[in-house]
Amino acid sequence: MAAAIPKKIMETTNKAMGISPEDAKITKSYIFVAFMALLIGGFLGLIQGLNRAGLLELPSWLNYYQVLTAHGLLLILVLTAFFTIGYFYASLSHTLGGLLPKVRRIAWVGFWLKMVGFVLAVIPILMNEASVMYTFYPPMAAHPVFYLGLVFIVLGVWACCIGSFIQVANWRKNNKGQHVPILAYFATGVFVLLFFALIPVAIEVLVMILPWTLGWVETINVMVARTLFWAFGHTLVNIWYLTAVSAWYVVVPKIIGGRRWSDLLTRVVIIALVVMNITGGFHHQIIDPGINELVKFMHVFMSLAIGFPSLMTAFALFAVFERTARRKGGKGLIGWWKKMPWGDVRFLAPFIAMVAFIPAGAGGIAQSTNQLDQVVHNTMWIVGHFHLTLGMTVVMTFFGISYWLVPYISKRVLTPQINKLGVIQTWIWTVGMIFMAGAMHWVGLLGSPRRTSYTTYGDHATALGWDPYLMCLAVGGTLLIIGVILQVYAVINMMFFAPKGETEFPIAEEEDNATKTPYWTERWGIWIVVMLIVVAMAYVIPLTEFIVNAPPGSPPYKTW
Ligand code: HEM
Ligand SMILES: [Cu+2]
Repeated sequence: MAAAIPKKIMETTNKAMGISPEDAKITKSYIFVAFMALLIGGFLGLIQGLNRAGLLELPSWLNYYQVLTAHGLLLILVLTAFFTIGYFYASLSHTLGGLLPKVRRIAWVGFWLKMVGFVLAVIPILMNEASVMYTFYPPMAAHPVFYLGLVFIVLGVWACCIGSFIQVANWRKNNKGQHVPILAYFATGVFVLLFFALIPVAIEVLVMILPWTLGWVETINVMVARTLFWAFGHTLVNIWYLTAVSAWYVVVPKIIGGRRWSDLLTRVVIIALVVMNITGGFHHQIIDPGINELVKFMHVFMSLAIGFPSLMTAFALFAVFERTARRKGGKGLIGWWKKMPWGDVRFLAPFIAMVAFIPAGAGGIAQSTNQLDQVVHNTMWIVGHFHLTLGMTVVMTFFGISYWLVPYISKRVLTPQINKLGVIQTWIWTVGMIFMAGAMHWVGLLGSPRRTSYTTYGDHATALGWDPYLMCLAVGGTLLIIGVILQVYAVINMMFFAPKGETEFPIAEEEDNATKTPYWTERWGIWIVVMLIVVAMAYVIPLTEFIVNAPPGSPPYKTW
């Protein structure tokens, strides 16, 4: 039937009628799981914060590293992966005329593979058999079921990548010579990165760690494992970033009543992030031995190169804000700021998220420097850094998205009350993060280590000097948990209880006089080849060195 209806008409109807119930259900399930992960993970974070400040002693059946492992996995893996996939599947559905039945099935297969994997990973954590934290660095070894769970999660995410490729390829076949709509283009970039980033970690888990924890091989090459992990982990960071950036470029301009920034430059930023990203992995291993300086230098250079598209983004977005505000009559050098919709959570949350990226990115540049990283490596500074980048810039953009995406998929509306709640939530989260991440940065500079349960090191003076900062951390954490509760309440309300109605999927138009985007931006085949060449340049030599000149491997250890 559907095939008989011309494609264009189908797309227009789809946009006019809103999302189909089948597509909505996919995104709803993904988003629901994401926010449940936030709720549980948030409470675990609070427990850690209170413990580190010496305010809470954990019961004998629960140890700090169990909590930390679950906190990391829930927030780094579950929250971000489920949100990203839910958001981009809704974007694909909206901009490409509804999901293909085949793609829907794949999205569900992916969903359940991830859920099964997650349950498998959680059981050993609960049994204190997997307190290896989300990085699961060998030679620490968890129960094999933990890694089996990770394999299922990887398969589930791969399924979603493939689903998105099928959807986009189908659209391109039916719309020869046209540009993929911008949000679907972002989705392509994100799923391409995810697809390739998962290969190294899948090899690490399947080929190296599982046989080792099952006792089939005796030792493991620790350096190879760590390197494969960060080839994935670092890419994951840029996947979150690209997801947040998609909303900044495409959605936020619409919400403030403006137009999009140059379509060509937006696509160039996406290509740049995809091509250059995987190659920065060693900035997480600056202190690791056995990597020669030249290779470390190359990775640091590539990491800083990623700063370039970020600066382009900052410039583009502030230009959009100013242009829009001036059109609305905003005057003077800074007077136009008054014209921004500060009372609209759909703008406020992503705006503060962007501003937070300025100190967050600056800290990142500092710690990519060999000498400076010696000071902050493995201290609470790092924890402060990623609560600013991920917990603030990325997650707060996700919060901002939820205030239109959830009503959109639930065929409900954002009420003024929930909007107000959202604005309050945004400020609570902001203040909480300033306290918590600020304290973490500072106490890290004073030497307080990360991933360490409460201790005063025998009342050593240095350790006692950390106390006021750790107290500040606990205050911030308490504010944040209030923020978590408000945010989850808002999502549940918008999903199940808000008044029925149509909510728009906000996508800004290009400027009227926009220049035409050249077609080379659509040549994904070329960009992927370039990406693989850059990845090879970064990893072939060091991995060969690690393997050919391998140190003695390590047996598994249970350190907890
Ligand atoms: C209620 C809000 C939150 C609180 C109170 C909180 C608190 C903490 C604390 C105290 C640590 C442990 C520091 C250590 O001993 O090394 C930590 C670690 C971490 N947090 Fe949070 N956090 C919160 C929200 C988040 C969010 C929203 C994310 C990401 C989306 C996140 C991601 C992480 C990660 C990845 C770690 C590192 C785990 C590890 O080192 O293995 N947190 N958090
Ligand atoms: Cu990184």
